[in-house]
Amino acid sequence: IVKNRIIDIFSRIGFSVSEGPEIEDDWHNFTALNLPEYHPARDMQDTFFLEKNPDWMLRTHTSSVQIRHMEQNQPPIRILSPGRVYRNEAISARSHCFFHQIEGLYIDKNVSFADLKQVIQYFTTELFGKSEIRLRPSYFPFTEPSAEIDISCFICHGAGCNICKHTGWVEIAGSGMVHPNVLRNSGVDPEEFTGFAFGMGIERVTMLRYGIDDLRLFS
Ligand code: 2U9
Repeated sequence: IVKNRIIDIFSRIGFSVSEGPEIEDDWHNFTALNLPEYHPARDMQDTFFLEKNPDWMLRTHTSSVQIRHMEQNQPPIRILSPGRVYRNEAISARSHCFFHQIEGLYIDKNVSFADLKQVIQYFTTELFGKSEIRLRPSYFPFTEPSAEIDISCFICHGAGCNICKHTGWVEIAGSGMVHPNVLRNSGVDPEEFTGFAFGMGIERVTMLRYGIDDLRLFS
């Protein structure tokens, strides 16, 4: 239900859905996304590799779908990639081996950080109601600059509650301007085009939106 609501919100501003395989190769899951072999950030995502051939893996994000789309299409590109992603985090009691993500990608001439902010503001207002957004500097290998997206707490409106841990803000997504290496790796000329991308966990957004306090209720 939540995935379809998100797709509906973005489809009204020209995004269409692009899906792809859950078993990926090293190029589409890592290397093309500016994570070359031995890049330390590969360890940030505990990956399930195929035993017989570790060049194949369960995708750790749906960014791989967007790489595939860019390889086959020239800008303008406005896509949303929802789907199941896998992380080998079984050692932690709270965690699950898979969850659902939705990622967005917008590439064209003159796409700016201001466009990213405006699209995110539109989205959060549609999904959560009237809200402020805050972008916090962050790091992802595939975007530069990168930002974590917070919305003003829609439960307590800043007064302080458990959802926002008394900060007044809740994190809902990550985002940034697509790194020029990623554009180049997928056959898009970074001198001609720029773009932004964002990603969020569907379970997380659902828990926030509906006040669900236990991830295990999804399994
Ligand atoms: C391409 C280039 C860049 C997608 C992005 C994030 C930031 C992000 C996390 C949110 C919570 C993953 O589900 S989560 O654990 N995602 O913070 N994702 S930018 O960047 C892309 C995607 C595709 C070609």
